[in-house]
Amino acid sequence: MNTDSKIAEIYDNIVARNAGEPEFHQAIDELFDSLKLVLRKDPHYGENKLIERLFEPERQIIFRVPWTDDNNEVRVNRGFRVQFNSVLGPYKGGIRFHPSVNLSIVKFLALEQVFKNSLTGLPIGGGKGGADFDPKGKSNMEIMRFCQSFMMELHRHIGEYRDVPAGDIGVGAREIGYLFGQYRRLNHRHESGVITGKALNWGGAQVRTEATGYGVVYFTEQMMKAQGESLDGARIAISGSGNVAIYAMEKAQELGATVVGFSDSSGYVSCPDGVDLELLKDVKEVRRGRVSDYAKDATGATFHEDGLIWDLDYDIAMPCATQNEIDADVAQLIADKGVRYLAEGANMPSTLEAIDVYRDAGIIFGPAKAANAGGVATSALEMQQNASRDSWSFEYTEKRLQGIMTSIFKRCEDAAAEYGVEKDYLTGANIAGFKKVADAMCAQGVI
Ligand code: NDP
Ligand code: 2IT
Repeated sequence: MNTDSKIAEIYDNIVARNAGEPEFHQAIDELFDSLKLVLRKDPHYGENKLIERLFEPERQIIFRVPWTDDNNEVRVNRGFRVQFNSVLGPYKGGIRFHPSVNLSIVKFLALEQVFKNSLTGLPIGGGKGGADFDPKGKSNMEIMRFCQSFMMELHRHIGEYRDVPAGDIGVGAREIGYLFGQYRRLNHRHESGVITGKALNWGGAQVRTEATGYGVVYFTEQMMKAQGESLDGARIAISGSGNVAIYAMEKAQELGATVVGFSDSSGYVSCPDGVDLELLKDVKEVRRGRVSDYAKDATGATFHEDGLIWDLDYDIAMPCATQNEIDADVAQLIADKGVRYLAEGANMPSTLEAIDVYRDAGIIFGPAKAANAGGVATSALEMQQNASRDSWSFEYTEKRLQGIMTSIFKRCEDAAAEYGVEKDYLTGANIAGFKKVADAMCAQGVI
């Protein structure tokens, strides 16, 4: 059997044994396109069922999360933790609380995390977790009781050397605090390195809050530099208005760009003269409000319930909300705006068909697993500080983050060049991420 038909057979088997998981299939599809190039050149990566082992999570945990709401009604949610690959280090990856969370979504996120974490060059494996819990409209006490019940089960599966969760959609500093508190109580130990994204006064790291968004902008800067361009004077549209979006806006504006709009699931804000970040942080992080609340209080900003953030006029697009927010039609709309660069802050925000549109339009594309790796990389720096009972300054940590984003870009660029697909940073990211994990799996035997 030739290499291509062998790859096709492996792919069909993986898809068949994970039936009914469309997001997981999509992430696999995207990776296989690149892995084909590696297997054709280096067939030894196909030995000992390496590919089949790589796409089979090491462990998948699904558990019941019962909790009591403020009306004393018992509620039941489903919790997940997928421990995908620990060949490079303890499982590492966020926890998402959103009503849409299911096994397919957690598996795609965990798989992406394996490759992303590998690309950072830091000693972290890949995992992801979450629950189909909707934090919207819940009181603080309800959030706390939910987090405590979630950790009641999760605690036996995690640990500084085992699995280190962090935040993701719906899980920020408040939730990390409740989760850590319950872990500490259950285990009778203050194990700082068991979770990242902690507050600065009890083991958190400078720059972790900002890291994903800043990293997306640093990655974009690198893509532009390779074309002899810079962010100064660029107009950027950013979807979402959560942790990743806010700090992407902050760094982009610091570097001379104007952020002309942002969004949430209820609509978008147009702000042609830029974003007032102090106000936006107050609305989103303190008041936990909506982007429409920002438009009410800001000057020169309008809220639009209908249409898309991508209807605005801009040079650079940064999707920072959620998976599959851009399909082929939306990608075409973005391309028709004359956009030259698109960097993904969210995980898998573009469908496979959208990525084809970017390619055809010549849009320079920063794929999620590279462009948004700054968050998890800074989590690894938090683990490093916790292990040495140290804490670094903002300036030093930011320099480290910047250095890591530059090396990630270089890894993508070099792998793309080596495989003859210059400037295809998606293929470069997949290949570079894969090789480090695959080489370690070969070295550690059939596990
Ligand atoms: P937040 O919960 O802070 O913010 C999420 C934002 O995305 C909100 O504006 C939310 O709007 C919007 N959003 C979420 N789901 C949907 C949906 N189904 N439809 C429309 N809008 C939606 O999450 P983060 O900023 O942390 O995460 C955003 C993305 O970045 C995710 O894909 C996440 O996996 C990824 N990411 C996060 C990292 C981190 O360190 N936090 C690291 C790397 C990637 P609304 O409030 O209306 O729901
Ligand atoms: O998708 C991601 O990389 C994250 N949500 C951050 C994970 C982490 O462990 O910091």
